[in-house]
Amino acid sequence: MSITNPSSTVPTQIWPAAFAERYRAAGHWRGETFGAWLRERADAHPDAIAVIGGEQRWTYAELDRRASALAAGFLQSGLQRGDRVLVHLPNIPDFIGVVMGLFRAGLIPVYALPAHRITEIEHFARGSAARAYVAAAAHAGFDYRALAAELRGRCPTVEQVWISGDAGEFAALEALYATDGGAVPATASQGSDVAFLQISGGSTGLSKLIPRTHDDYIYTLRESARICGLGPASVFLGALPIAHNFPMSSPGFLGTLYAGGRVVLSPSPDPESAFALIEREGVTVTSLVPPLLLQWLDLAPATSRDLGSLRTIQVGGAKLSTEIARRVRPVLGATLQQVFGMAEGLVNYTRLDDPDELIIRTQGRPISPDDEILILDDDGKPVAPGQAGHLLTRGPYTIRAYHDNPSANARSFTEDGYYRTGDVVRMTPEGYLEVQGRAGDHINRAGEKISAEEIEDHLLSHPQVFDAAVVSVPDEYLGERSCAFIIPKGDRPRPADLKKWIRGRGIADFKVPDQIVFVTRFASTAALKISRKALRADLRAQLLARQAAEQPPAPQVSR
Ligand code: OOB
Repeated sequence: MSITNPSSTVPTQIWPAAFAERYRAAGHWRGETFGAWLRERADAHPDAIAVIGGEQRWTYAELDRRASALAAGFLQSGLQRGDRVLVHLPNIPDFIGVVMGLFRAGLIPVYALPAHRITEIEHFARGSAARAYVAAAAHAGFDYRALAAELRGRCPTVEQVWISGDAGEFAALEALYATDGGAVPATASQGSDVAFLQISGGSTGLSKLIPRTHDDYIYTLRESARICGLGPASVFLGALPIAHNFPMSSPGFLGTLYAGGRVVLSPSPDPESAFALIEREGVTVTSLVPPLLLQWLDLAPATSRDLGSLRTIQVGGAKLSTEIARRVRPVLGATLQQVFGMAEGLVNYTRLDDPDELIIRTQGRPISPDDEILILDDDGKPVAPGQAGHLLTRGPYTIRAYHDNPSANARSFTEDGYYRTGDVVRMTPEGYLEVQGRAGDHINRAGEKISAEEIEDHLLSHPQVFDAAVVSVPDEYLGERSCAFIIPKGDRPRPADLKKWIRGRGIADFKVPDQIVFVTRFASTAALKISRKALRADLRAQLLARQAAEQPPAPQVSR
């Protein structure tokens, strides 16, 4: 009898037949695939520049050739259609070459952020049963070859490692580009196949894997590019890590390539690097998270760089305050576009020609007329118009299930296929969404999502930690920061040591608690079986009350 390991099966994403038919009939799903449209673009305008990064400038023909060479190389190395490949690359042209090569071969990229470390990478490798890992030799002071060696030790299923740059003991990606890809067909996939696995923000526990199909994702690219007015003259700057769904597809680098435009990659999001590239390459559009926008707004008035080519600044990933939103046009001379999206699907945009007040106050409206939105109260009943409630959604590009995760699927989806976003929103009379906050316990730290539960688990494995609860605290700059409440066991550890220790667990730096508060007990645990959620809410309220008491009283305002 053969035993099948469910995680080793090829990922799928299936909509009920009636929905799939509707989305095809409406023209949303057209059976297009990534491999095929890249070839079409390369045939239509071979000499147009597609990708710029560092000293490299690749035309569409060059990108297409590289994609074929990598596709041939990956397949010759023994990988088979449907196999998963972890992609752990920073913003360099190889990122785009590799994912286009994988698409062409019908291999499935699994996107990791450059900030992820061995603990997360091992989790993704196991969850996807990845057979290969592609990384840069080093980036921002971190050596990914060391991580690759550790990964190979921990996960023998990861048989192959390719490194961009100095490969050391591993295989060099550069050598794969030399493979003859002439015989490789433009695509090995169908529209309904899963194209890649994206990583969820991880609101409870560890991140989940999100299978997205060619049909559904290409629909968002096509519509996002249209909504954002992209065309062959557009120059998109990838300043945020492009493995993230926002700079990847809303419309991001993929939407830009789909529209025949030019993608400029910045290895770092800092304003200095970005401003230099905007001037040099005539960047017209970019996507930022609110804290980065704040830095840009502060530094733009004094820069010697010419930012005059910028037409659109997209901001999303976390809530943008109206005061900051108002400064975008006067300071940067560009139109603000708010973007409220999620790797699971639904993306909302303010439209470029919307009245200023809608652009400044709301997080936009959905991409598709077939995006179905529910706003429900705690009992699951629709709220009155204009009231805040839980956002649920389904539609032509919102997943119906995570990969190989029945318990998360049972929690996150209703029986009739709606995704519970965990966001609390209200709808304006114009049909635009205003994000009010999160119902769940994750921390949105400058657009990076951190699961309280995941960090608590790390803290609890420290010998001097008896109990731990991690909460979000409003932060002027980050939007939210993380605070860990710790009941020590025996001697109280030093906060700096605890942070160092957490870092040593091999997790992304943005997950290390920003603040640590020691307490002797959790008052509310006295009530039997109080939920972690209530406990976190209680601790958070206590901290905010204490902070408010330490502030000088607010001046009295007479009316
Ligand atoms: C984007 O995707 P994720 O998967 O990293 O995070 C999704 C969550 C949302 O559920 C919401 O809680 C929050 O991030 N969020 C926002 C927001 N955009 C995302 N909260 C308030 N205002 C916004 N504008 O973050 C993402 C994916 C595609 C496009 C844009 C963002």
